[in-house]
Amino acid sequence: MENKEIVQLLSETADLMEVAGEDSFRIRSYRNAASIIASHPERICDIVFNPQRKVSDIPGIGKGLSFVLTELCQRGSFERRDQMLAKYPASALELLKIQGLGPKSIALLYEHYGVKTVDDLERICREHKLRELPRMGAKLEEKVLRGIETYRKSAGRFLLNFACRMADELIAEMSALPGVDEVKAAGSLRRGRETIGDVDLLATGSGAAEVLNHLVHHSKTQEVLGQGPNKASVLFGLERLQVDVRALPPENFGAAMQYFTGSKEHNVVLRTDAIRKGFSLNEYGLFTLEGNERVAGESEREIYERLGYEWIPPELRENSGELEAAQNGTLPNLIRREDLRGDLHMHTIASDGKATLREMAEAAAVLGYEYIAITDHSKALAMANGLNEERVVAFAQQVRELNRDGLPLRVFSGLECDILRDGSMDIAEDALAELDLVIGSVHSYFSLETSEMTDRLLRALESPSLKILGHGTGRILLQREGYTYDFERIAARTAERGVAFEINASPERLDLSGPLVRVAKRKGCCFTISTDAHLPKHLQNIRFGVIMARRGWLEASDVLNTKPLPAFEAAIRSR
Ligand code: DGT
Ligand code: CA
Ligand code: CA
Ligand code: ZN
Repeated sequence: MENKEIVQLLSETADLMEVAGEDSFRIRSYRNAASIIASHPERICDIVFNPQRKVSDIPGIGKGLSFVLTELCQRGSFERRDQMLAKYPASALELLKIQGLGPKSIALLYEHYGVKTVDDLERICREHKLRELPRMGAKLEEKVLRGIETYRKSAGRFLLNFACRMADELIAEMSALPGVDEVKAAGSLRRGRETIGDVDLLATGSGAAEVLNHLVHHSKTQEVLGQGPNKASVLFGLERLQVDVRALPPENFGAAMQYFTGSKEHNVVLRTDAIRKGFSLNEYGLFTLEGNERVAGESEREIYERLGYEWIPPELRENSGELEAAQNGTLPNLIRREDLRGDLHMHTIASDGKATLREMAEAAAVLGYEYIAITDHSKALAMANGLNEERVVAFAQQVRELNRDGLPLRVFSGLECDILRDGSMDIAEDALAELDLVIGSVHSYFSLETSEMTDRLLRALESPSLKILGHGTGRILLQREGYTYDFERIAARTAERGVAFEINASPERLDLSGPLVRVAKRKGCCFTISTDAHLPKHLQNIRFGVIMARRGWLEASDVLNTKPLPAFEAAIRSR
């Protein structure tokens, strides 16, 4: 059993214990153990089965848990988990994923109505039976129904960063096989969608068929869904991510890349236009309708050009104006990762980050940046040890000194200041004025009515210190929808106030989707792209922010942190 599986079984058991209303101390001990094991470098089972070693030697793992872990490694489950599964069905775990329902409500629904599955739950809500239970009401019914909708939409999808990691790993292995010239990702992964249904890989070269065997016999392959001469499809990794791989001759490779990159909507329009122009376009190439003569297929570019289009970057292929722009020669010159010269949103151990200012600065310098801003939380986030006024002022002073004493790059003093329920800033303006850069973020009262949330943000935009509107929607991908407000109105006001809109690159969030970025750009907004890193390695997530910016049609000039240091500094001073 791998550590990942152990972590999953421990967390699930803790979840079920919560449903059962058990002692919170025991529940926490399972959760703690899960998080320790998640970052433990060695396999727990190797330690358990080694007579010279003891799992209880791992810091944080006590006697009790070492028995649990031993039992888990020996038989794949443990007593507590068996007890919980005898009491509640495993499907109760799915119910926990629905926004709006806590463990207590799930227990109540199970006892009163025997609700075991998401379908049961939906029926109870539709029949208005949920509101009859203590402390539940019509409003919760609506909320749960919306939660079910979100849950269904996200079922079977994966975060972009996870799918990228799996794809990058496979592409590296496959590219090294003899006779394989090229392996590339197509599909939603190549278009950079925030979530991915399955990974589509294409390979070419004389030995390309070998990639199919590689995938089918891979140690991480859990199940083979199908294998033919040119295509294999498997469920990969413990998460059972579907990976499709196709082997193609070089003369088809461009056509197949174009076809399998999609989107479907983009392809439908392109294909229809091809027919109008006397061609048929499919995954094998571009052919004349008359005579069926191949005129393109080796590269995407020749296909687009033959049909009268500029080559279209995959992030734009959503049939939302890119085909028209490619015909008129008005495609944007999209921003690239190398255009960014700094990262403007990150945390340190001063609040809930896990590294020091210096460690973050060093990691950022390695990425080639010229500057960063450190933006820890403000005091409203007490759980995150947010800064109060006194600490804010001291921090600004400390950063001035550190810059004088020498840091690997320029550090700006910043703050991710909470926007309170009424739209006021969590920190007094005179303290904020000491800082170089203030981000304002909503971290509470996510479910205000649309108009109330709009007013809240309008008020926040009045703050003279505010430079960046952080997060933008507060969504957590596959889990929680963002808060709602009059986006166009806020975007317009943000532009008027000279405040930048943040494109948050954290892969669980990616708050601003491509379409929202485009709306904000049309309203005249400028942007920042930042990672919200809590660890040095999170700084690398910047690539996902760049993808969102590209999906929002942004050019380097739309993004503040592409400016060289002197121009950037001037921009944040004057605003
Ligand atoms: P996903 O996997 O749900 O995140 O989204 P995609 O876009 O990767 O969709 P997928 O994997 O079903 O197919 C990959 C691409 O292949 C898709 O974007 C367009 C193309 N494609 C696949 N099947 C069809 C089809 O039946 N008709 C058309 N027009 N295109 C297809
Ligand atoms: Ca796909
Ligand atoms: Ca697919
Ligand atoms: Zn943050």
